[in-house]
Formats: sequence, C-alpha cells, structure tokens
Amino acid sequence: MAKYLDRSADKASQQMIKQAEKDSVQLAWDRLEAMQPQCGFGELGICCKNCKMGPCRIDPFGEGAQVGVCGANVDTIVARNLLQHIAVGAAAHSDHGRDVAHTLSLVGNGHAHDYGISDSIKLKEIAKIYEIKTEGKKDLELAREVAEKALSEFGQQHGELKFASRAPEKRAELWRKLGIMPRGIDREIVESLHRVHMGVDNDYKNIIMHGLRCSLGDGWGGSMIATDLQDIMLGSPKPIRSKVNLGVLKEDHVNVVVHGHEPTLSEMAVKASSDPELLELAKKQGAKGINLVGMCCTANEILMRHGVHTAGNFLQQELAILTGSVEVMMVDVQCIMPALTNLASCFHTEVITTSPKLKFPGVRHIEFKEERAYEVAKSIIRRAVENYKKRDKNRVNIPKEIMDLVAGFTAEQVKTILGGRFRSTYRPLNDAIISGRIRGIAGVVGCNNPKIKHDWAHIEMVKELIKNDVIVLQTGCSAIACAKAGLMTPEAAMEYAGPGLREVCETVGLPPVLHVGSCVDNARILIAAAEVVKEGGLGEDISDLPAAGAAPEWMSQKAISIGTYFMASGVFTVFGGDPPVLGSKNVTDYLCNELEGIVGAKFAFEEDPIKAARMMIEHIDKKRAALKLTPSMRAKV
Ligand code: SF4
Ligand code: MSK
Repeated sequence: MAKYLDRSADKASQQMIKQAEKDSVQLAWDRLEAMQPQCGFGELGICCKNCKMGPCRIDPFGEGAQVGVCGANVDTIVARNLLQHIAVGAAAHSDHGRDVAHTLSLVGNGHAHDYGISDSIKLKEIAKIYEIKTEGKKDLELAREVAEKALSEFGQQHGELKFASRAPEKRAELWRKLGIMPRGIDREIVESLHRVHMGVDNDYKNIIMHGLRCSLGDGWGGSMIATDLQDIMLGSPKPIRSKVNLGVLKEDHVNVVVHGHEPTLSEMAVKASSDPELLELAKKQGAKGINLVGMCCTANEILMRHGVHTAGNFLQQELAILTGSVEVMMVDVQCIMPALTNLASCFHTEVITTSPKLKFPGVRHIEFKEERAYEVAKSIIRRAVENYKKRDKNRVNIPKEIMDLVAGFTAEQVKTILGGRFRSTYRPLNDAIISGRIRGIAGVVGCNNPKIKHDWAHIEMVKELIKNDVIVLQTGCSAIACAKAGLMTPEAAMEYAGPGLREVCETVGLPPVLHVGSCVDNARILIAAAEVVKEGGLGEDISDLPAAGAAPEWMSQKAISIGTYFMASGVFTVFGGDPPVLGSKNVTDYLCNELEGIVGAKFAFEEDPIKAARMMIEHIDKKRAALKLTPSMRAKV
C-alpha cells in the first residue's frame, strides 16, 4: 500500500502526506521511521537513569543484570517510570488549571478587564462546593473567593480536595480507606517526584498506589478546576454546529491556526479575528477576511464555546502548515511539535509562541498577559494579516475535506437535553440504560500516535461501540478524529448506531458520539459518571456502572494520567498501545488484574481497536449482569 494511505485514515491528511513525500518534507511518520529500531528497554520500561550510578537496564531475557547498581529490581524501575509519567501528565493538566484560577482571580480583583463572568449560575454552584457563602455577594466578589479557594488547593498540605466530594460517597470512602484521597494537587505531584528519587520507594504496589492518588489530584483537582473555572469565565458550552478538517482553511482569507490547550488567549484571538480595524487591514492586503481555526485541544475549547472551525488533531499540525495557506500558527502549551518551526521556515508561516513555559530558539515570542489579553491577541492577528502578502499562491494546496459536527455536550447539557429545560435530570439516560436501549457508556479519548494509522483506531473503536448500542463520550484528538469521520451529527445515529441507541438519539436529536471537549474536560466525563450514579438504579459507585474508557492512539504523559484517574475512579480502561510497563510481569499483573479487586477497575492493553471495543462491551455486559439488568437489545457482540 502506498505510504500515505498506510499512515492516515483521513483523506485530507493522506493528500498532505503525499504532498510532503513529493516535496521531500519530513513529517512525524518519517522521523518515526528514522528512529527505528526504537530502544527495546525503553519500550518495556526497564531502563533507569535516575542517578549517576546508572543508567541501568534490566536484561529482559534473564541472562544479564537483573538489578540496577543500587539494587533496584525490574518491578521498582518499571513502577517508578510509570509514576513519573503520571506525575508529568498530572502536572501539565494542573498547571493549566492553576493559570485559569489565576486569571479568575485577576478578573475578581478587577485586573483583567477583557474577561468577565459568563456563567454566574455555575459560579454559585462551584462556590457552594467550596463552602463559600453566596447570599448577597456580587459575581466579582464570589469569583475572587472561588479563585482563591481553587488556588489554595494546589498547595494544600492536608485534608481532601474539595471537588473529590463530587464523586459518589462510596468511591470517596474507598479512596480514604486506601489512603489515596488526594490532599493537595501539587503535593501529590511533588511526592511522586520524591518517591522516584534514587533510594526512596521500592515497593511497586506502593509506588503505583501513589500514582493513583496523584492522578486523582489531576482528574478531580487540576483538570476539574480548569474546566469549571473556564466555564465560569468564558461560558459553559451548549450544543453548537461547526465544521472540521483541513478544508476549513480558506484560500482567499488570512488563516490563523491556534494550537495547544489553554483557551484564555485563543478566546481573545477569536474576538480579535472580527475586529473591524484588522478586517479592514486584511482587505487592504487583498484578503477577503480573517479565518481563525483551531488545532488539538485549543481547537476543542473554542469549538465548544463558539463553534470555531477545527483544522485538525495532533498529527495534522504539520499538515496544516504544508497547505501553504497558514499565515500564523499561534501556540500556547502542550502537544506542540518542536518540528513545527523547521517546517514553517520552508513556507511563509510564522509560528508565534505566547507562554513563558514554551519557547523555540529564534522564534517570535509575543507573551500573553491576562491584564492586556485583547491587545496581545490583536497584535498576533495583526502579524498574521501583515504576513498574508508573503503567501506564495502557487504553493497553496488545501484539501477539500470538511465535515459537519455538533459539539458542546457538557455533563449539565446532557442532563438538560435528556430531561428537559425545566426538569434537568439524568433519569431518561438511566432508564434507557436500565431498559437496555443503551447498553452502556464509553469514554474514548486521547491522542494520535504515528505508530498507529492516524485516526483509524479511534474511528474503528467508536463505530464498533455505537453499533452495539454503547453511547460514546469523547474529548481531545480522539473527538476530532471521529468528528472528521462524520460520527458527531444526529444523522450519524441512523447510519452507524445499533437499534436501541438509534431510537434514543432520534427521540432527542442527539449524535451517538458526544463531543465533551478538550483533554482537561475529561473531568466532565467524571462528573457525568457521578451524576448517573446519583440518579439511581445503576449501583452505588462508578465501578458499578456499565461503562468503560479507552485511549486507542495515546502518546502523551497526560493520557497516562487520564487513564489512571479513570481507573482509580472505577472505570475499566483500555490503552491502544502498551504503556511501558510490560518489562515487569508483577507490575503488569497488578495493573491489569489485581487492582480490580482493590479499586473495582483495571487496565487492559490492546492495539486492535475492534478487539478493544469488544473487551469494553464484554465489561459493560458483565456490569449489566451484576446489576441484574435486562440484556441489551444486542445481547451478543
Ligand atoms: Fe541505576 Fe538505581 Fe541509579 Fe536507577 S537509581 S540509575 S537503577 S543506580
Ligand atoms: S491535544 S494530549 S495529543 S489528545 Fe489535548 Fe491531543 Fe493528546 Fe495532546
């Protein structure tokens, strides 16, 4: 098969990969090929470079060294490496949450005039969870107090994270009993780094249990703070129609791609892209207008709130530049390939960094300041407009592929859509699950990875799930993959869903696959699961639910943290590629078997997306049987 067909399931991406081959431009897939053979020790997680007595590596065939210079065995080394990944992922999400809380604090104190309070109902709800009195208080005063409380949870040393109280009581009690209730967000991350220092934690089970605690501080802490405080400031999403894939780039417009994760600046960039002064300037440059589109999770944020078009997911960031039509790619943090600037230098595209946490040598940096957010956004869009005249029109090659989707499904919105505006409730969802029209719920999330055909595993897995009446909630690049495949429209239910799910979708006009948002918005999935438990009739804990999670094309440390907090919250979770733990039989067995008896959920590793989907469905059926529910309309997979 031609390389470009093998590398991506997405037609627009195939076209650009073919173009790259013709132009001898290196992409992630080529760099992966050049990297072969990849280090087998690293793949298995059995190398350690935590101190200068090493690097040490364990012989997987049992003939050479079986312990590091310090005596650490394979179980310790593998578990420590895993904990390090979880800590890094949790840190990335949580630092995002911290920045959002900081912005809300500036808003409350009157120092960030470009933002305001967009959802005062949610502000009050969150204040209540933080046990802040709301009566007689103005929004800004409340915002100040909520922000302070949220910020204090990062450095909190004792007690429990407040948002963990949103989990079912039985789950919270289990976390307490196991000693894994997160105390403070930063505290669990720092303790993870302490434990992996040379000569600290040697017990692989003890190390992994702290990994669970650290990840819970992400899911029920940092990520949840990011999601909820963003909703308060920028608005809570509602179902919204939009378009996705590289075809959203426009030949006759100034194209600005915003890429990364944090929505604070991109929110202002959306506004600046319709600034009359800049539109006038764009016309003077010969462009018909300014076309701002998103990439990766920044895309998901502005899609959910404003319906801004999405150009693509992780493996399409280079492909967008290759179209020759991008004036500026504005990046914030996370999942920004260092390869971008080299590629951009072959075109007129300017990459602009905006966070002090992410710079490229020699690349223009326009630093984001919350206090003058709109001014910063405007200056970046202005640069894009001015760059339009440098575009080489002969090199413009924009794929035609474009797909409709509906996004904006939060835990609150699903409740309203199903229960009606005056009686928001999960009852109809629970009843549909109990009656078997909906067999179960799956969260399918995570990245792309050039080791797996781009988008293919997401699409195949999700199609298999909905065909079997499992409703799917999605975030991140996984959501973008399935949106491009046309799975996120109400009409998709007719074509792809099983009879039970189709009936439910048709009744309420819901797509069978719901776009729930960005990576931090996996917190919305946790809240939805907790709400379903609270509604009653499906057990007392998240682990009782006929539900499962998956990250079929994962690559980042954040995906490991997400998978871990899904599992620690009681959700059976399948990873599409093996996390680097297979070098230790004990660690693998602990994660994939023993933990089920401890936290009511475990991991599984399965690269074949159909097999993985069937494992999820089997698990869902097992939970249905335990709840003594009628078999679903499709009893057999
Ligand atoms: Fe080797 Fe132990 Fe140092 Fe790791 S901590 S590099 S296993 S000596
Ligand atoms: S952007 S973490 S590649 S989902 Fe959230 Fe996509 Fe994974 Fe980054």
